[in-house]
Amino acid sequence: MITGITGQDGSYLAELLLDAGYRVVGMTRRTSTDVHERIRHLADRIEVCSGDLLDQSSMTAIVADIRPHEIYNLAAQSFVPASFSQPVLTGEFTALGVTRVLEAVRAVDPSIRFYQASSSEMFGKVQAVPQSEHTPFYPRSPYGVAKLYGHWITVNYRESYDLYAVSGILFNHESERRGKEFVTRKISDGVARIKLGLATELRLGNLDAQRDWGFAGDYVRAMWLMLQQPEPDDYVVSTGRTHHVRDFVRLAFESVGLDYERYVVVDPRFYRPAEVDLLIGDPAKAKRVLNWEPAVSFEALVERMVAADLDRLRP
Ligand code: NDP
Ligand code: GDR
Repeated sequence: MITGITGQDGSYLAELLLDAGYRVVGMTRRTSTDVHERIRHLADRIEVCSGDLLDQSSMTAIVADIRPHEIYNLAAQSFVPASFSQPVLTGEFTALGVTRVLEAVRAVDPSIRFYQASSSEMFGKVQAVPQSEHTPFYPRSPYGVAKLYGHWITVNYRESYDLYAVSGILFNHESERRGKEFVTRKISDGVARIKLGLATELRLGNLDAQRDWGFAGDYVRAMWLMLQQPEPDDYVVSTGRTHHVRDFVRLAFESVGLDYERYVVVDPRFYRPAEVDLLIGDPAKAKRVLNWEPAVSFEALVERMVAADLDRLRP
């Protein structure tokens, strides 16, 4: 069972589980329009059920009905700026939502294995470089604070009730399926539009932030591996390399033969009340225990995202 199956990671994880022979059930929330774009190609192979992280009874009923062996809790309000404008709702989805899923597991079948989508945003104002499973947390947004709650409630339920509950501390991972409000996709979409003559500029915020960016398809493999171990544990998942937003921008424009300085406008509207300046993860434990390594490099990621947006927008 995957919560958040309509999101970027949900779609890649569903593909991976189907390839491994799983029955896959995705939880979606009711909307007045169709938000199944990322999983349309899987429609014949997955089951979908309706529920909401805000609603305990729906969560418990779904888990009781499906009786999954594994639950991947990917659903969240995941956009950092929205967490500043909607801090309470973010707390309900991204923090308390985790407890609701865990409560459903505890009530229905404590042997269900549970994955929580934790985040490098919990490191925020980083207390060590690089960040590992031992680095103290210091979140810098209501989103980061909510994820920290989700992280600790997962640890707490593991220790209190002996659940197989794990938390994957995943660093930024991207793809052509990324939402267009996140910086990488905003850039790849913007570059493609400029190249095709559909736009003349790209407005961005802080170009000096540094992120450890990987490919989403690689990261969902780490989620699955975490649930296949003899003992539940928490893992940092990252590439171990960091780049400035400016590097992503420069490479994306270069990949279509353009100079970014002619098109990018820095717009303070996209600055955040508090910024996370530098993230770089240490994936040594994931490599050692899970035998996990990313396959797609930063440079290849930038290229494939721009190429995909060009293909999509080309008349
Ligand atoms: P997305 O924003 O693409 O997807 C979020 C999903 O959560 C969507 O399917 C959305 O449904 C669903 N959702 C939101 N609120 C609710 C709710 N109240 N009830 C049920 N479903 C809800 O996120 P990603 O795929 O990028 O990320 C997956 C998870 O991993 C998230 O928890 C995110 O915070 C976390 N994460 C992501 C990282 C990344 O770099 N991508 C890094 C570290 C952690 P709908 O389509 O209806 O909006
Ligand atoms: P992030 O991703 O906040 O790291 O969270 P995002 O792509 O939104 O921002 C990355 C960095 O780019 C800077 N930036 C801009 N960001 C956006 N969105 N739009 C802009 O125009 C822009 N200009 C500069 C930001 O200031 C920031 O420093 C993502 C989400 O997927 C979380 O859910 C996840 O937990 C973390 O990654 C790990």
